[in-house]
Amino acid sequence: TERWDPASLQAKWMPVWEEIKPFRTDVPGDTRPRKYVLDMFPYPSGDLHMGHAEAYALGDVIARYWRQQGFNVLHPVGWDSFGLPAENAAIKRGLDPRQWTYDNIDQQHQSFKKYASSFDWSRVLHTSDPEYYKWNQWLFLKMYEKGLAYRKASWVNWDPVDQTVLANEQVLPDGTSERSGAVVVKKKLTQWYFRITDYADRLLDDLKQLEGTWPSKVIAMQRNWIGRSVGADVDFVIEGRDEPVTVFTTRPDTLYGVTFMVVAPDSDLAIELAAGSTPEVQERFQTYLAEVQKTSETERQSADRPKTGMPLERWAINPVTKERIPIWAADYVLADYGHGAVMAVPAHDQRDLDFARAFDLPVRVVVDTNQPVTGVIPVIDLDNLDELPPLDPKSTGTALTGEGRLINSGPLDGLSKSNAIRRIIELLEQAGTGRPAKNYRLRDWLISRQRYWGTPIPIIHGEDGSEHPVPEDQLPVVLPPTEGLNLTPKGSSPLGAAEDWVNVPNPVDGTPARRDPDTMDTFVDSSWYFLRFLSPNDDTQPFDPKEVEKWAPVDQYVGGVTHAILHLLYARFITKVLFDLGYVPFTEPFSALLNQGMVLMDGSAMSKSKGNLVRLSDQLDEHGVDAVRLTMAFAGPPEDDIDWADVSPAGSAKFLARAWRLSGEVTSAPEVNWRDGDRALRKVTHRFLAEAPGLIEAFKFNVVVARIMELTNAARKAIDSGPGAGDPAVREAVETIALGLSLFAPYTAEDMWERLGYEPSVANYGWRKADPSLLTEDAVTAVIQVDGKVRDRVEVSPKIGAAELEALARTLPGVVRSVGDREIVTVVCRPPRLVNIVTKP
Ligand code: ANZ
Repeated sequence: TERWDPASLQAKWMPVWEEIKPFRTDVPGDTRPRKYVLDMFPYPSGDLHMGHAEAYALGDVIARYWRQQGFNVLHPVGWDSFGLPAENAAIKRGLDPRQWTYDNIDQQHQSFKKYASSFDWSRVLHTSDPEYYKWNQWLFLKMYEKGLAYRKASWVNWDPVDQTVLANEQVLPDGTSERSGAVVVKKKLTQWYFRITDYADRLLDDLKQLEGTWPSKVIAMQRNWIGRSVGADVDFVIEGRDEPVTVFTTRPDTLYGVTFMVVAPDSDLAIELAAGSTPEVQERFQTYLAEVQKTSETERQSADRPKTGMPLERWAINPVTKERIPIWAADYVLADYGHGAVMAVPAHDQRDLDFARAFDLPVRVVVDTNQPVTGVIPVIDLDNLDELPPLDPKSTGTALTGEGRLINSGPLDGLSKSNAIRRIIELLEQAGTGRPAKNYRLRDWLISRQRYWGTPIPIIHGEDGSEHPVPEDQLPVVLPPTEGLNLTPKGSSPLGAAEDWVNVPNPVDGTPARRDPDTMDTFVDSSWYFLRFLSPNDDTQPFDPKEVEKWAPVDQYVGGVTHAILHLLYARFITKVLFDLGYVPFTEPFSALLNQGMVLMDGSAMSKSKGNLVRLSDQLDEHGVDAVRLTMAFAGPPEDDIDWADVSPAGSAKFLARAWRLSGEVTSAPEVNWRDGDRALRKVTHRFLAEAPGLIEAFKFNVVVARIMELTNAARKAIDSGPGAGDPAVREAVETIALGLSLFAPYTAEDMWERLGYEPSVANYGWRKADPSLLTEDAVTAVIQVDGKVRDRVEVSPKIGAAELEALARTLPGVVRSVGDREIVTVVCRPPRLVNIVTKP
């Protein structure tokens, strides 16, 4: 047949690949160098959609490329199959979450096969299988042993209607729940945490290793999320309290300007200080605290909201000035940052200034920001002295946050900000009332969920409140069946009602005890899955160290920028924990990262409600797998979004048909000697062979597709109006097109390869080296005249310069002979083709 028909190509090659398994990685005696190329694994939310089609097409280009370059490439797939959508679907339709999940997995599995993803299908894993989540529990227990998993009570956002904990992002600025509309309250709940804050410095400092191979945007996002601040802890004596209160400050140099102290109303400290105050204060404080607990953290941190607060009628002593300063409670101070208390310096901190102005508290300037600090004298316009900023923040409302020299600060007077910070820390350390300190925006990772469809936390609680890890030989703690359980969220885990499951003997003394009913955040599952792919069927250990040695870390990770913070941070954290425990020999899991863009439609994200949903299955039916994949690669740089309204899968299909037809027209045999082929066409082929690898490694997939199109045009021309279909150069060009297309359009490439007389699979054939002699530019012939008569000819580069050409011309034998003893008066030089030498007659 001379018709390129994607459906029949798909039907023809799928079973062949199923049979020959071109992408197996565990062939004994394989000596190829290794590469681990990993796509972020999918969540089984339904069938594959356009976003998947893009992500996995691009990841596949990279995996297929390295295979072609002679590497043994590990490119596995699995499913991130625990999580809320399955549970919600189950609640809505009265199904078991397992059924919904595994049905969707089956569907996606089939779709990936049709999509010709180059996965090693022998390594599939599902995080919701007990064989997988057993090792989540193992990891939890290892962390528990090291004190890295712990339980604490803390304030969480609580939706009283949905009876569930909410993330900060789910609380609207007016303090209501984004889901139910109820006013969100704060509730103190005991939850499990992973101590990621112990790793904050390493998570920050190791980002340096990733510079150049991770997108700089992602590195910056990680850095901001961790948010390291460097400064000092300063102790303030409190009247009527034995222990001093410690505050964290990034500006200890401003200690002489502290005029009051502020504590977070929802901190234990505020509650204690209020309790030790007058009955009126106690009463007012209760009312204020209730208000504060309705306010979201985002709102509390917003700068343009009017400040609220109240005096506690308690007093602190400034450790350097010995002044007595009032203590206030105000919600702009957060309970769980630093120590939940601040030394307020209204002259130099905007939030403190806003507060001081609202409640008429004193403001004292201690840094003169008009004084130069660098030794460079600022240009001051003496006629316009009024324009200098006045040093009175209380009246201007603007805090002086810039550089300057210290004033009104005893031993610090005259110092610059940075010198003053160093000096005051020394002085505080000598006095024992302060020390250097660091703080992080990063909080410990809350991992417990009051949900069913996740990994049970392997802890047993004794009647006396004691905690006991489930012994390792009793793992996995398998989820009980859903029969008889009500999965509807109610703030406590549905597992608590599974009586047969939850009631167990205390592992220590056999007395009655209960399993922890909570399940783990599914980010735990995805924090180490890349290691499980290395030995997915090992039931004796989470991963085989020998396989880790061979393959890990991941050489190239591919996925959406939506995971730029949490997933990547958690995976980096768990990798460092595993390194510290001696399980892996590296500290960063993903050596290189590519973030693909999104697929949009008419400029916006696709959604059912907007009515702009493009269904992948429709696109595949209409244009075929290859055309959709090629379109994804051709649309632009992979990091950019693709607007489906602006691209042309029909155009891709047309091109593929054109390329495929060439393979049926080649009349020479595979054994022909290419050296006998047409040189001009060979040069186009070899330029492509030389340049494509670098372009792929720079992720310029769209440029490579454009080059394949050029080569296709050149081959067409050679057949129709050049040396003809039998020329060896035509065969060489068409074979090269098939090799190039195998990265983007596997069905078409495989079929071309067969039509060219080879066995499958083209994916494993390898790349051809460019012949350097075909990469030079063609020489041109320069004609040299003497007094208007042609006297010599010479082959030169088309890029030769005038001076070089003239110098060369003067040495040529024909020229030397013809000029003889005569004097040269002018040389007219027109590189690269002509030189005319004029002599004195
Ligand atoms: C005095 C001071 C003077 C401050 C000054 C700043 C400027 P980052 O950079 O975000 O770490 N702070 C400390 N704990 C706080 C809490 N729990 N809630 C709200 N604010 C808190 O900010 C550190 C600064 O934020 C600290 O330095 C403290 O104010 C405030 F001219 O101390 B500073």
